[in-house]
Amino acid sequence: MVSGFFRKGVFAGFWLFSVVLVLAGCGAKNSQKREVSEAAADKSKNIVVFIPGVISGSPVYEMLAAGVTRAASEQPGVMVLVIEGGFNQAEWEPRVSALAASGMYDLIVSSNPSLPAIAQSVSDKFPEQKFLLLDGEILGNPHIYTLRYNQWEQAFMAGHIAALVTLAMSAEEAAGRSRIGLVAGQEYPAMNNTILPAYLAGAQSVDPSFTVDFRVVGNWFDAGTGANLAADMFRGGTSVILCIAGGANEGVVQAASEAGAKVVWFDTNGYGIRPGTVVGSSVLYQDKAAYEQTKRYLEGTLPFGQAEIVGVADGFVDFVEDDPQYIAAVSPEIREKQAELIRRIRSGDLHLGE
Ligand code: RBF
Repeated sequence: MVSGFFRKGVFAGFWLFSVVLVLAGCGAKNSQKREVSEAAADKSKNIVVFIPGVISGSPVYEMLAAGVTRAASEQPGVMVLVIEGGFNQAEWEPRVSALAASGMYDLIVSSNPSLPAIAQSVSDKFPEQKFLLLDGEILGNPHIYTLRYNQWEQAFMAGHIAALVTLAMSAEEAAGRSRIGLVAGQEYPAMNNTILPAYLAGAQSVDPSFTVDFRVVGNWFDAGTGANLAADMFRGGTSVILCIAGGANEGVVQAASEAGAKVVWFDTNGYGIRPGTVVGSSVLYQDKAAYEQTKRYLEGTLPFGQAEIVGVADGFVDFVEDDPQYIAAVSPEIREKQAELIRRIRSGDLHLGE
């Protein structure tokens, strides 16, 4: 079973490099080389990154793989294997379980709010296994460390820019009937209880009459459905959509550019995806989080059992406002209002969520 998903797995570039190094160490003939290889062996660690989905099209997963890989590449003897778990969510737990059962990995790294429950269940069966989970939360299991983001801040900033751009696009609708859109891959507690209400609250801080047209693709890959949903929303009078739908985002962007509508991007800087169409990027620095937490693990200081939350003040959530494509796409008046909001969040003057 394990070999089955090894075939599907994506090998990080330096995995091969590390294998070569280890093999070279084993074959060392003189004592100096043997000492080096023994020193490296002491610190050797095998890390597996389990991607619950696929990397391509999902900014959070691109950042996850990049961050872990970078931390490992800085330390000799550390090998990283990146495995894509695919879109059948029923397979994730058996797959993570098989990774733990193999006993091959010192650490399993993964990300999304459904992983803590899966890791908890696997941990009950394989209590030696350690987990580093981002974008999710569980407290008190001494084998699991989690870090999640203040997504109230992230989504509030997205709603604020979406509302400002909407008002500028449709002045005739500004009087009490304004709407912004959100296309999600699926419904889940962080979406329904945090991202969606925070997005609405951000828009309503601009104008209390804003509502959200919320649509769900039903998976994280179907760009055709993403495009159809977005086109329907644009026909219904929505001018700006926030898309959080993995590979389906591509369809939303395509439909927006055909309709002359706009998109707000989430998680990474998306201005370059369709310059002029993407008018906001509310980001989280999961690459930095993955890098720093993997480093802590390798240094032996990752506080397993704890659940940390980071936001704008910690430098892990942000709105990208210095990108030339943002500056070109959005008027100075709107950018100044958005900048003022960001200043207030950064300074602690405006406290959002958590
Ligand atoms: N986000 C993605 O970008 N791509 C995915 O494939 C993806 N799959 C998810 C699966 C589940 C079960 C859940 C709960 C969330 C998923 N997310 C995915 C959303 C992700 O965790 C995060 O909420 C968003 O990226 C917004 O930061």
